[in-house]
Amino acid sequence: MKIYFAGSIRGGRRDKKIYFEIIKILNKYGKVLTEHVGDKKLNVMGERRLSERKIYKRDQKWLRESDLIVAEVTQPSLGVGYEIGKFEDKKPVLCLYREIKGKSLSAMIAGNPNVEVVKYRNLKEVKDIFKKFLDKIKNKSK
Ligand code: 6IA
Repeated sequence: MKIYFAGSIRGGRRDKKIYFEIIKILNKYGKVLTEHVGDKKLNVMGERRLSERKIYKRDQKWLRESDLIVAEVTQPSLGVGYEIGKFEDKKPVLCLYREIKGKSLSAMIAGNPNVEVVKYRNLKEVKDIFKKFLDKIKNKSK
């Protein structure tokens, strides 16, 4: 199973450690194509060794190849929103969200019937949420 993990890069790297830990969990269930998103050294400038067009093309290819998308949506990001929007009716999409006082998730994600938005507080919960999500999509495809 190929998993596309989406998380903020230029939107801000505040949650990069959480992305790293989520990717570690997801890697137990399949191959995470986008491990760089959790790279603690990757800053808001993103990957410098690749041109912007090459990053776009590579990410599009990985999105098409993936069996499902897991997005951490707490830190708002144009790229993550784009990735969800482009594939929401083509792949199963799980959006993981942590509630933060004074902030709220975009209604285009929170109110979107094509994606599964699940709130979590810690990484232990992520494991259970992901297992349930996998069961749900397996049952749907039966
Ligand atoms: O708008 P954002 O940069 O926050 O978008 C983040 C999302 O888009 C992630 O889920 C990635 O899959 C994808 N993405 C956006 N930019 C990059 C990137 N570097 N490297 C890898 N994935 C990316 C871009 C900057 C570089 C040319 C200096």
